[in-house]
Amino acid sequence: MEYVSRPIGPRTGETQTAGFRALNPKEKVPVLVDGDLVLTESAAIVTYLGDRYGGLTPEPGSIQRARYNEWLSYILMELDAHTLYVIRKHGDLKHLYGEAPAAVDAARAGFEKQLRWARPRIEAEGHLVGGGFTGVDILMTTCLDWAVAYGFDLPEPFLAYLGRQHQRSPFMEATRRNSTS
Ligand SMILES: N[C@@H](CCC(=O)N[C@@H](CS)C(=O)NCC(=O)O)C(=O)O
Repeated sequence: MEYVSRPIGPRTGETQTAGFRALNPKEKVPVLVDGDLVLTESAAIVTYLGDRYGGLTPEPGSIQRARYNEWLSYILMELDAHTLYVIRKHGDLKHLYGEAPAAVDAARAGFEKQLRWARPRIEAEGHLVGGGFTGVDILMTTCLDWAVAYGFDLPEPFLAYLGRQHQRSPFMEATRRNSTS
């Protein structure tokens, strides 16, 4: 698939330009433009790319797709939105969103509790969804890397999973591009 990457740095002000706002009034990356389609939200983008171009999503209607959707909701809601992102908002970004130590403590405890659901599933499979690598492995790797950066002492099965994801050449290439843009 041919594509052009336009690096937009988070928190650089680039998401607040008129041109970017016309694409995404939420003032957030990522944004995908594919023909007439302008699509925001990382989970929607990854899933669209898999469904449209192949290689990232199980067949709609299949049991594996049900598992994919389950992981998607879990990663977005339980690991990202109301645990890691709360830690970020009221920790690193407290100058913008306010200091809230009780919220940060509750979010840290909540993250650890939520990981209990994933642990036996990560131990059992090479990938999150049986049958191979999918989009939820991309999103899960992002959240687990984020947790490590926030000082969570992840149990060994998560570290082994992360190690496998980090060895994928597309992961290495994406990391290289992110660090040079
Ligand atoms: N729910 C969105 C969240 C996206 C998001 O929070 N993006 C952050 C960076 S990771 C952002 O663009 N923040 C505003 C800014 O950098 O100016 C998604 O999953 O795509």
